[in-house]
Formats: sequence, structure tokens, C-alpha cells
Amino acid sequence: MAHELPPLPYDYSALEPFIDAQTMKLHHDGHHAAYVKNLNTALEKHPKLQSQGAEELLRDLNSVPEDVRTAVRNNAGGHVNHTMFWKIMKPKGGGDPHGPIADAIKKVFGNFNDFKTKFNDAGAKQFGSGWVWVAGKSGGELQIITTPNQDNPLAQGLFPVFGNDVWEHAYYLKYNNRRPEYLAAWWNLVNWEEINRRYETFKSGKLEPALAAH
Ligand code: MN3
Repeated sequence: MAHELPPLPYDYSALEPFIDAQTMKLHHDGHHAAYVKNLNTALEKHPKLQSQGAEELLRDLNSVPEDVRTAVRNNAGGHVNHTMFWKIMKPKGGGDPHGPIADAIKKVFGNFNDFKTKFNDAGAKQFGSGWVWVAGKSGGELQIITTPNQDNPLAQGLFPVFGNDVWEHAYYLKYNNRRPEYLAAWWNLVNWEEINRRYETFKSGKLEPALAAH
């Protein structure tokens, strides 16, 4: 079955004023749609891979034939990353974390403000395009990491609990080159319920957040 572009779970304008409607439309209908299309095109050459989930492909890129490996890495990565990204944001989100993720942040990073500073700093320092993540070995300890381009932590054997997109296309229309302002504003959108769901899956020792099931 072909991979499909999931609909945005809210209107393009729902995340205003922190992310503008035009950016959301371009990002979802343009960029994310292209990742899905290009992934399906790459897999046409290898029909056996078409039954695998995008997360499963990323967890074992070495078993993907070399002629499409880079295309799968970039486009399955882009698809998985953005499918998460839309869901871990919501209108009127943000605020202090609650539930198990709040406890985990406190345990690993001391307090929420220090954690946010470290996360934003890592995102600001990621050179060029990429993502900043909270990830870890399934069932293990959380850490902040960055990845270039559309690389997903799954390809390093890590479970992506949540992450922020620091590609210019995610913020440039509103914030221009001011990535730190975007990183700071983004916390007003965070959907802690969805992040808690992903964190519970991580804690249970499952290897992937199960894109297909949601
Ligand atoms: Mn993006």
C-alpha cells in the first residue's frame, strides 16, 4: 500500500500567531506532500519494501537497496518527522508539561526551564537544516540530540519522543532568519498529551512510535 499524506489535525491558521497559515500550508501541502510522493516513487523500484512502514524502513536503512537508500532516508524521514510534528502541536497548547513526561524532564534535566534552554540552544546551533529531538534508547534515558536534514533518530536506534523542525521552511516567512525566536515561540504550541502518549510508548520498550496506528 502506498504511503499517504495525513491531513493536518487543525486548520492552517490554527497555530497563529506563533506559526502563520501560509507557512503551514506550504509546509504540509508542499514539503510533506513531496516527501510522501518521492517515497512512493522510490519504492516503486522495490515492491517488496512497499509493505513496510516508514518507521520500519528508517530503523533498518542498511537493508534498503543502495539505489534508493538515500531517497528512502530523506523521504521516509521527512514523512515520519512531519507526521509527528503536526500532532505534537495544537492550538492553545504549551504551558508546563504534565504527566509522565514532566517527571522525566525533571529527573533528567532538573527543571523545565533549564530543559527548554538546552533544547532551544541545540536547535539554534544545528548548522543548516535539521531537527532537534528528545530521544533515547527505548525504555532508557532521554537525551537531547540534533539530526541533519530529514534524518530521524530511529536510524540511530533511538526512539524519537518529540522534536522540532529547524529547517528554514518551518519558520522563514514569519521569523526570517531569527531561528531562536521561532524556537522560543514554538513552546506555546506543544501538545503535551500527544507527547505523553509517545513517551509512554518509549517507556514500554517499543522500538517505534507506531506512525501507522495513528
Ligand atoms: Mn519541515
